[in-house]
Amino acid sequence: MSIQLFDLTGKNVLITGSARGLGLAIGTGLAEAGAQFIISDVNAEGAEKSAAELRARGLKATTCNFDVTSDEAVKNAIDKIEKEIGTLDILVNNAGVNLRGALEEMELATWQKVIDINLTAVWRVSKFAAQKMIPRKRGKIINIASLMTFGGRPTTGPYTATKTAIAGLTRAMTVEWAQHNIQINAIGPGYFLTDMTKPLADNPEFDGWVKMRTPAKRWGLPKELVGLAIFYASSASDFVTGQVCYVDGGWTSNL
Ligand code: GCO
Repeated sequence: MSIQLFDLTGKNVLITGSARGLGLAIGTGLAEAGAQFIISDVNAEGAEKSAAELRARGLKATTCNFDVTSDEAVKNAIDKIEKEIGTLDILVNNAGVNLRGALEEMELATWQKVIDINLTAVWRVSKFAAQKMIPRKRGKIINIASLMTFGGRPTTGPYTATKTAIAGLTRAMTVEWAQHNIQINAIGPGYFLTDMTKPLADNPEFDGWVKMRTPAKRWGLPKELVGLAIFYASSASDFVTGQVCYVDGGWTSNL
């Protein structure tokens, strides 16, 4: 039955930055499709709380919190997952920050922090995950891009630069790792209602602009990313790699 292509039973998925928001929504959906969801977040208490809530619903969830900016922490975490939990089958690089400011005024430290978390850490975690996936000749890596992979807006310079780079890194990973039966794809969320975007959604002018620019005339709901995530995480996408798919209510089709 072709529906079984989307079954994630027996698979382990690690999602960075997944104690809340889009990462938690994606991981919950993958867990509902059968996967064991390994929550990782700088907010360790929040990660434990979310994992407990998912387990209370009968889903498989645990935590492995680590600093994505540290080679040692990432290597040790992935070794620990493989030793104590199981094979790392699916990695979702979701952790990200959006530190805002005018490019001509931005301090190097601000710029560098966004680069370190949104781009370098995606390479770092993927590097150590790929070192496990390559010998097994199978793996799935999902990079969380953004509408800002497609275009920017004032004060989001480093975020736009890193999310644009995620598209290129997704393709770079593909040309090196697809030969090992690893598929690497990116999800580009449009404007979704999360804690991070709540200040924007609560601003009537910004809310009106998003609804005007989005052909679907609304913000996305985090659970609406789950379908694409299951596709990318499952056997349904075994010959799909290097792609960026925007889940954006039609935004990128609009002039
Ligand atoms: C902004 C928002 C965006 C969205 C998201 C869109 O400042 O316009 O924070 O960056 O959150 O990235 O995909």
